[in-house]
Amino acid sequence: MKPKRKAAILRYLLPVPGLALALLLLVLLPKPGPNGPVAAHSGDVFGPACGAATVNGEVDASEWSSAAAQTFAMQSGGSAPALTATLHVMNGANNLFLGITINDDEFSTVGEFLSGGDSFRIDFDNAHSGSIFVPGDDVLVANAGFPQFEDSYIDADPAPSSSEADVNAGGTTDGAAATSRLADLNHFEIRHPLCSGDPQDFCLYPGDTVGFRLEYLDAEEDGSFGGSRFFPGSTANSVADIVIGTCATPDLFFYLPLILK
Ligand SMILES: [Ca+2]
Ligand SMILES: [Ca+2]
Ligand SMILES: [Ca+2]
Ligand SMILES: [Ca+2]
Repeated sequence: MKPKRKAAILRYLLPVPGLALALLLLVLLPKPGPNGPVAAHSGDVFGPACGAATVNGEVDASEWSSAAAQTFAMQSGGSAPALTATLHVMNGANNLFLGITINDDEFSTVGEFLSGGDSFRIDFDNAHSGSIFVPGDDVLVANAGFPQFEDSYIDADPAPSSSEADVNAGGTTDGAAATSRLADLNHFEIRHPLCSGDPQDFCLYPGDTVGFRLEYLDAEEDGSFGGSRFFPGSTANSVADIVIGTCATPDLFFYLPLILK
């Protein structure tokens, strides 16, 4: 509908206040983007923020001082009590960094159901569609135990939320994670390239927005599963956003010593 046509209809309907208001909202509210409706996004937006962290499992206040940060309750969606987490987000020239602390009452590196112990699973909404679990969406896992980092993607087998390691689809493990227990909080730090070139990863540029949902899977001291907690919500349409900054911060990492011959 062209703007002039909308205005004419509004003038005609102005004597009907409720209808006129509804039509006005229809005209003014943002339209769905090319990737679908935007209504599912929670409104929690992190960034843009520039910086790089040392991924050693210690979310140190000084190294994350330039990050976008928010403290929130992570709800179970069931009867388990909420946990409180603080998420820090920033990016350098080449990498996205996530630093999370959570007030779990203990730090487990192994469990019966959770072989890697306490764990954060981060589901990304690559295309900012308003929904996670789209096949191909990037998935990162940081475990208290082994392996500390898993770079995965949604393969939806079985549907909807199953993930598979990138390496099992011809891709590569890109990034790192490290965890530790410090001052009654479990600390998780994660690094992942903004654009690794791996089809099983997202590819983000400055100014891009990517959706995400956090899931914390709690392993108890006796090895039992203490349940999942979520942010911003437990459904596939619960999505917060990260805006990638235009950042020159050098953040290239080398894990092996360069051997000069
Ligand atoms: Ca650190
Ligand atoms: Ca990858
Ligand atoms: Ca991936
Ligand atoms: Ca735990």
